[in-house]
Amino acid sequence: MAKIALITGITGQDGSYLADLLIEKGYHVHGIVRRSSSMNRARIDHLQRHEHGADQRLWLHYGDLADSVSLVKLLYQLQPDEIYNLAAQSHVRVSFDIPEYTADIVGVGAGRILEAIIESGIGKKVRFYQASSSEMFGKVQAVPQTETTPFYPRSPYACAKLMAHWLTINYRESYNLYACSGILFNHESPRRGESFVTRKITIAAARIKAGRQKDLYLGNLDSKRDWGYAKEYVEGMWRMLQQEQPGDYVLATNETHTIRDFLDAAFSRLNLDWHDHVKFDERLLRPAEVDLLIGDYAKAKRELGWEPQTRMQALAELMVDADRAALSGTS
Ligand code: NAP
Ligand code: F7E
Repeated sequence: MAKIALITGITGQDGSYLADLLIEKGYHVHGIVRRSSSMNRARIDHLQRHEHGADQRLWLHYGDLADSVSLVKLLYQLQPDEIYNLAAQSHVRVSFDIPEYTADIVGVGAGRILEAIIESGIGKKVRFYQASSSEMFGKVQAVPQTETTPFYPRSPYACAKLMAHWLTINYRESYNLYACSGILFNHESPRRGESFVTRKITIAAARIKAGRQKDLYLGNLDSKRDWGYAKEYVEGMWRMLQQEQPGDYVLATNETHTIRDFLDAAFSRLNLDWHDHVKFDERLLRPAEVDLLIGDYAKAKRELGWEPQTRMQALAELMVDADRAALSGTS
């Protein structure tokens, strides 16, 4: 019998890579999608052939992390073996503009799913993954950051993720639930949302090279991030749910780079100099910034056998290449 997985956030970057991985592994994959006035399924379009026919592997259901009844019903009907909670208002800058909504979806939303697990009676068999974030370390209290580094969130997004993280641990301890919190450092890809800094840069570099854009407006170029490749990180999520005992794990590369370094890597791929094109826009600054992130993935390596393969330079290059190909219609 095929295992059943439920993914919230399946239309996002990570949800789409995770769906690819689980279908490849023979799972029956169910995804929760939001109703929207325009189609938002570009990242899973290539999986359409799995949505129909005798060998169906993918099922999409309307739902929302704001709607607990829909969650309880779905969990009861599907009786999933694994649930991956990836849905979120995931933009840190935007969370300062819509803090209440962010808290509701990112923080309370995780609580709604955990409670739906208990209410639907699947708590004994299901395994739960919570998409936690290195943003929880915020104003870092130690370098590099590990699973035991104290948290110091710096945005409504990070505060809400911290609530979800602790709820995951609380439900594990209260109900003996197999629940894991994956503390993932920034991970990017050609499927990364276009308003996150890496993708914004790689799209702009491709467009500038093609003569379709002249300038790129950015905010703080000094912050440092630990960037990995999303495709590799979803494998780590899956491994967390295959252990004997649940736990919390950092996934990272243990390297850190400034936004300037990423600009260097992306623009030099196309023989461009970013200094000729990047302009400053103070509206892109945040009320509070996270200056430095660098993760120690030793526990994930030891217990999950997980290690990142793609580092920042290679990541920037593969993203630029993909955006160039998309622009010239060859992808
Ligand atoms: P993403 O591309 O922004 O995707 C977010 C997903 O959540 C989308 O499918 C979105 O649906 C869905 N969603 C948003 N609000 C929802 C709601 N109210 N109900 C149901 N679904 C909703 O994010 P990502 O980069 O794939 O990240 C996946 C998860 O990991 C997120 O929880 C994020 O916070 C967390 N995380 C990401 C990183 C990273 O570097 N990427 C690092 C650490 C943690 P629509 O398509 O309809 O908008
Ligand atoms: O910003 C700076 C910005 O928005 C990175 C999310 O997936 O990873 C992501 O959060 C840095 C910040 O990612 C622009 O100030 C400069 O210092 O790409 P970002 P993030 O805030 O690190 C974590 C782990 C998550 O959990 C989140 O969900 O880049 N920056 N200029 C800019 N950032 C953006 N977005 N746009 C700019 O123009």
